[in-house]
Amino acid sequence: MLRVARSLCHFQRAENIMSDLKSIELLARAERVIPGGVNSPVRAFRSVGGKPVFVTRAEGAYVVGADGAKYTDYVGSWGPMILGHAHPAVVSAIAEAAKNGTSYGAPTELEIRYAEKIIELYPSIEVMRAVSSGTEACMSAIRVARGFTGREAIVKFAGCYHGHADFLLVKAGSGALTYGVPDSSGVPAATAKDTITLAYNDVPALEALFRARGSEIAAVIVEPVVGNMGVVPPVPGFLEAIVRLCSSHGAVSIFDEVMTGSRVARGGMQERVGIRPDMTCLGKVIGGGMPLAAFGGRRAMMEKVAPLGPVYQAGTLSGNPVAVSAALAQLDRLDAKLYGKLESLGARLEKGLAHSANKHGIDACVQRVGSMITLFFTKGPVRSFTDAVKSDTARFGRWHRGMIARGQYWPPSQYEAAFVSAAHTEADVDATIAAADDALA
Ligand code: HOZ
Repeated sequence: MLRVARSLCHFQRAENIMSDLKSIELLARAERVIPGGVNSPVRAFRSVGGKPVFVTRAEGAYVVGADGAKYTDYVGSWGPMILGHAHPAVVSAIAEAAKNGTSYGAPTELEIRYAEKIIELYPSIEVMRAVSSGTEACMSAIRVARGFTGREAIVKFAGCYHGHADFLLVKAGSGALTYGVPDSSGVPAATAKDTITLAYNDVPALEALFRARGSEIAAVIVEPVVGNMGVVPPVPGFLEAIVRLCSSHGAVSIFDEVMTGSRVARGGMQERVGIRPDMTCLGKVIGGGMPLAAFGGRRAMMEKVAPLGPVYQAGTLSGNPVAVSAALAQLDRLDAKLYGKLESLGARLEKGLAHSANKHGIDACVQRVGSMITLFFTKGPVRSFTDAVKSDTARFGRWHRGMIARGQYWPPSQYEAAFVSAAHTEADVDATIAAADDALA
């Protein structure tokens, strides 16, 4: 039995190595017309010393590479695919909506239903606006906070990534950290000068900053669980301190729940910890796998947005009917049973990876919140950017190449979260743990 399993495993590995040949060909072609051959840097696999798998299709917990090799997917389009790929209800909602036209640039009843749904899931949001990406959501929320307070300084935390707006690309995580450009070139110094960066989880530093400059601060923006330097949960009291200090100094607290929103709970991390920030940014899961995101919050703040107020914000495809239909189909399927399953699969994966790293005597730690998980190649715990960058990224790269060769599509960066979906099974997770163990060995 074991021999059969082993030979199947070798067969799968050979199949995946073959698939690289076709992907390598496609990469060479892509590199002639697209920077680095990819439309977003983290897809490039450069930091793990590999070549990206060009995907031809995806279903459930799996993606299929250019040569037909199948991978168990823990990227999940970087978070949105909580139901797994090509969920029949989502696909049919898209097909039905498309029959009525794909974009009108005019209001629809669907958008109202969508806003009502988001407001039901996130009681801190009284009014919201739909946009097309997490970048837009964060950029717009900051503009509202500045317009509302009449102040310019914003506070972010090192290693948090809030999209690629100029003033947020300061000590940024995600691809910016992966490729060593946390302070991107092309961002004018004048634009970044109002962005103050502190260490994540450092309450005393935040208190000191508010004591010194509280009246200048328009907003504090935070990932309530960081996913963009790997998974880093907040220490008890950190999120509470942000909301309390903002409230007592007239600043706006913004939870960037683009990654955690409806991922760690139906109502995001704010539901898990029972905190209501002033504003929230959403994307990924709440977009149903389509280019759809949102920002919203207190009515008094959101009423600053044009056409009601002086804060301008707009978008041709905002609230797109096909995207909103997909999102509603996905959101309607998020129930307690689903989050129970994700929690149990996530815990199983965490335990298996931690056991394996321990067995091989590797300095590593596994950090997880719900179905977001990172295997850090450092002893840990990882509580901040400074801790995260102690990771042995060369070792992560070797492990990642081993995982790809074993049919496991793990995020190609030490500084990204992996995601379990409701389409994964215990058998999938056990096979991933076995592959991870083999790759670690
Ligand atoms: N924001 C995603 C997770 N870090 C990555 C998406 C991308 O940059 O392509």
